[in-house]
Amino acid sequence: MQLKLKLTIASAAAAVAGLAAAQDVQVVKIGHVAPISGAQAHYGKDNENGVRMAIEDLNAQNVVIGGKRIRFEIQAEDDAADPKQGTAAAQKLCDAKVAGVVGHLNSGTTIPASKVYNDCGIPHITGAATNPNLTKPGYKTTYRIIANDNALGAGLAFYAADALKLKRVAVIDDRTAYGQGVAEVFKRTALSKGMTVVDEQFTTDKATDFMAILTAVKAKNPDAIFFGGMDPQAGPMLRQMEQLGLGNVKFFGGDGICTSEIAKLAAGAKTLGNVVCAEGGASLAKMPGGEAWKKRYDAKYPNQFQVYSPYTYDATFVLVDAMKRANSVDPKVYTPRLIQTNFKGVTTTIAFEPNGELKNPSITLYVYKDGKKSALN
Ligand code: ABU
Repeated sequence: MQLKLKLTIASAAAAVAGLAAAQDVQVVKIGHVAPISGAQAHYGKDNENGVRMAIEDLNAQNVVIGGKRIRFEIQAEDDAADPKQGTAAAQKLCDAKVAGVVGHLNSGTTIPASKVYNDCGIPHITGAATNPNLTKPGYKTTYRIIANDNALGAGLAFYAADALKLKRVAVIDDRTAYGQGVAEVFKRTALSKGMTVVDEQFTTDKATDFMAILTAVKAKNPDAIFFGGMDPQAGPMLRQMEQLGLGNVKFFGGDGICTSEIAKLAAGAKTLGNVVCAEGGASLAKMPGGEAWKKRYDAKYPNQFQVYSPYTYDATFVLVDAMKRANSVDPKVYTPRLIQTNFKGVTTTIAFEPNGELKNPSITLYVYKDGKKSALN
């Protein structure tokens, strides 16, 4: 009888302890924003996958912050690569009181959204938006963990002039914050290296017919085209270059064209072999944890890898690393710790300049061989 009573008391105590432990689990939301609809959805899905994978890994670690076990959840929003939808998504995440945000993907959405996050005091880290103007306002809530367009545009121009000895380049951009910005850096650097910009043409991030502008470019007899824009335009442009007899013209672009998808969008055009593109950061093979991470990513998200998911993965960990060091998930408390980050990620060891840019960013140039992206350095 006495034994039975003891057992009952013990079971009740265990149940109460279990209840307390369950109540001590705090849900912390991490926001993510990128285009999940429209022609750029493949980039956005890849970025979102990076955050989802990081959250799964963090939850497996049973992170404890402020004495509570934390369960992280993603709040994923779609901005369709549209600046107005970008600020609306940012406001939605502010209203939902997420602890931090990974995003956005496009410079054209990230720059206006950065003011929204600054106003509501929530930090955001982009692993994809590369326009240098993002960090110019000096918001303490804005961070980037990838090289910006100053590095990408200049690196490509140096390679065109010094390694390939190209002389005549035509420049096309899609008039977005990214496309226009990276094209301007390329043009400025190419001119400083003695190259001639033989033509400048403009398109949009919705266009798919480039026959008129490519015909105008062809008349100027360029050695190369630099395209500031994304792969939904670059793919058809490569096809149309082939149709117009521009098969010997090199095709340069930034990270926006450096995707797996461009090989599909070029639909067998031989001009894919003329592409030279630049990404901020090391190749997967040279990242500290790149190859092993990519294997795990491919197992979870087959055929979805594009460019930026290792960076959105690391960005999620960087937010949580600052929360751990501050012992708080409150953005007011942990945001000041972000600037002191020294985090060994999959992509590199991440630390920030005072303006929120990545310290010591590297870039990698790529070409496409037999339809597969291959690093040059
Ligand atoms: N970095 C290229 C794609 C994203 C952007 O900056 O708009």
